[in-house]
Amino acid sequence: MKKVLIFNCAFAFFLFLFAFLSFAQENLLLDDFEAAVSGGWEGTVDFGAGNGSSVEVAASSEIKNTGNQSIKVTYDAQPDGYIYVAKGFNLDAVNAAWLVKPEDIGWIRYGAISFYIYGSNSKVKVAVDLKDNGGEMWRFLVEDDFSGWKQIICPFNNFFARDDWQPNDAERNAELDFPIRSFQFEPRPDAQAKSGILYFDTVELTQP
Ligand SMILES: [Ca+2]
Ligand SMILES: [Ca+2]
Repeated sequence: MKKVLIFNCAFAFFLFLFAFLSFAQENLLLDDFEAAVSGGWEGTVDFGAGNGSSVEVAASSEIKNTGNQSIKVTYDAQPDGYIYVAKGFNLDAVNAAWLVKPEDIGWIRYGAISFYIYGSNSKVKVAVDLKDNGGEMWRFLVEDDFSGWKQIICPFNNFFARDDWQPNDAERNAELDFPIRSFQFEPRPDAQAKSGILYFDTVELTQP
């Protein structure tokens, strides 16, 4: 009887472990940019630029990581300017939603957001921003110091609250509040203007 009990307990434990591991290791695809790309208020990507900078976003079927296309971001970043290429919810572009709704995601399962970027060793720094549930903007920086596709994993713990700009209605509580509502990419100039082309694809939630 005791043996059966021990066996049952061990079996239940391994079943739990297996369920936990398979549960924990699965990535969640937020977006892989397969929709036709358009801008403006009906856009499928929320993008724009100002203060002298400019950006164009198009679909690329030649250079892609998953599916049939990626997004091609052609930018001219001026030192005082800004650029944003965003996807998610509560954005100006009404069709820029992810494949899943933020409130349907079990955020506790994931510790990082990841994406693929096609670099050209341009040395440009790319800001990856998250807008949290209170509208607060969080930043992670990546340098284009490679060529071709590379997966970048951005642990949530490594994001910092932007101190250069926040939306007027943001709740600036210095806490990364879930659910996150949107992400955006911004090629950042330093003291000198930078122009070039970057491609992005396959944005997922994953483990750090
Ligand atoms: Ca794709
Ligand atoms: Ca917050």
